[in-house]
Amino acid sequence: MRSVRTLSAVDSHTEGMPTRVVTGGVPPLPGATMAERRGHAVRHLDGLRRFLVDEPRGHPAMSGALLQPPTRPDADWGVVYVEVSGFLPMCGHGTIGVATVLVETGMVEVTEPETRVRLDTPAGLVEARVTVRDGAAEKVTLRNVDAFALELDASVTVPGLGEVRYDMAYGGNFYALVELDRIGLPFDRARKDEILAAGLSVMRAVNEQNPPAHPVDPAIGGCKHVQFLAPGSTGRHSRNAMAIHPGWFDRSPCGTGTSARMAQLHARGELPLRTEFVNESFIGTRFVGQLLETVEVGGVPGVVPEFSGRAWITGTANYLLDPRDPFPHGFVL
Ligand code: PYC
Repeated sequence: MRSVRTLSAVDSHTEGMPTRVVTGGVPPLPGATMAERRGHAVRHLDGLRRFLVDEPRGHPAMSGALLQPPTRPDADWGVVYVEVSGFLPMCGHGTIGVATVLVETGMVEVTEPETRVRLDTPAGLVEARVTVRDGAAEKVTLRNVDAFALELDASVTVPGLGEVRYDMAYGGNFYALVELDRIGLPFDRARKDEILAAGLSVMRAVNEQNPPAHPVDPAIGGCKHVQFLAPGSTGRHSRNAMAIHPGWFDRSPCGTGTSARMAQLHARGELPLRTEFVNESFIGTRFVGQLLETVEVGGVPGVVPEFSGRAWITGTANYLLDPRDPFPHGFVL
């Protein structure tokens, strides 16, 4: 067996969505902050990302996280998120996976019934409260980065769909929130190809006609996620089909998307603080969240979201690169 690269990982899934947590083989990246480390990864480590998430080691809906030493004294671990769409500023399901792996592998000091893990992410500090029983992580609640609605009742012209109305909100990534029945499609997995195609068209139109930009962090911008809301979704319980670049659906309810949805609902006066909100994924799994307080993000009114979900470890592995492998960075079909 020959290998010129060996990465150790603990694989997990969060409410159906995978997170490959890389625990060894990636050194501390250059950068004084985790945002700078993400920037370094974007510029220099795209091959490593593709090696981890694309075929044959991954698949078209794969995601993961590179564990790093933290860059700030108030954090236990740092995280750089990898996904088929690129290096994300923040990933909610991924962070639930990371917290579960850190607890269940003993990579943090574990206390029962609750272990707190503070994570240094490119989008800011995220605190995970892990409910632990007999050494097992039963539930993770994340206090996420500040979320906000950037624009309500925006619209773009989408080829084949006409004028599409949407709200743009941020919860660690930007989300265009679109009511699914407005584009004439049912919330039905049998129609997933049409829903995905519509999502990619809306994404393209938003990025061409009205690209979102973070009011404080210039490294965060653009729209890679369209959150289609099922008919009957309310300020207490929503169902979504989350279309993500370059062409897949989140299997989990999407943590940063849940945060963005709660910020949008709050901005519309439909979700008060400290009120339970359930977000359901395309496969029927759930995150339960609430808004803790109001904040301001570079002059934009925002909120502090938290949400809870569960993750399960699915395997451990060493991912190798044979020097003769014709696909050293994997491939996409
Ligand atoms: O859970 O935040 C999330 C997420 C982002 C992309 C896929 N999942």
